[in-house]
Amino acid sequence: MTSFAAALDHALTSATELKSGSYEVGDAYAVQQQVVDLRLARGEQLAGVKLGLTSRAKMEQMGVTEVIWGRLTDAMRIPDGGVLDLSARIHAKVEPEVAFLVRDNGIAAIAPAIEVIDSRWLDFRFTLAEVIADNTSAAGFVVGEWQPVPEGVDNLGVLMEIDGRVAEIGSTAAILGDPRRAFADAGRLAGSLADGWVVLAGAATAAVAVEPGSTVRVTVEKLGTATLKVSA
Ligand code: OOG
Ligand code: MG
Repeated sequence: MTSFAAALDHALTSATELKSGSYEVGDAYAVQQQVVDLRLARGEQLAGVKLGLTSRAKMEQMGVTEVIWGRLTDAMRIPDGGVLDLSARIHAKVEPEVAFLVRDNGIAAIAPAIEVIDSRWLDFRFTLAEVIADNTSAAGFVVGEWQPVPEGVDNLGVLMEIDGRVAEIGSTAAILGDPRRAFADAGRLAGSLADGWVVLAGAATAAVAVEPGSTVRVTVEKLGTATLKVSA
């Protein structure tokens, strides 16, 4: 294990930040694997894969141009309507997503989802290699009720409300033109997908910083809603 992976793990477990540029990254996905292995060694189980920077809004917000991927564990899962504990987070943000359920390496079901991202990098400022090493800022996810996949999912309206006010609106078209492309990318990049895993297709809009005590609700046309409460 590199000292870089150990430093990222310490930042994760102590909710403290690292400064961009403080480590030589090398093979970013190898570092990510080490960071995730440390979580698995503490008893967490792999729960799926997430795609990142699949939308132009996110690429622009983060100043990068490539799709990235990270690993989800069961400890990141927050039940629909459940609470995000801010005491264990640095500067969490939420983003509206679409989730796929894996069966036989294909899509078994689809659901509206909320991803919580919490970069271990100071002020969410990082290079592409640094965010990959940091497991693409993965920090939590909420999946709404699974639905059969409707005929077309390439242009479904997406709404993110915070305390009943519109925070972001968009379309699933923002996710690589069709979120099913993100699923295909996930399979290709991760090598294989296990039955029961969740694939997060990537944000449909820019991410929004969470406020203590607020309620976040994501609605995806035809799919329903996913809800997250933020601790005080
Ligand atoms: C990287 C994670 C991006 C997405 O959906 O695009 C991501 C970050 O923005 O910190 O999860
Ligand atoms: Mg995301």
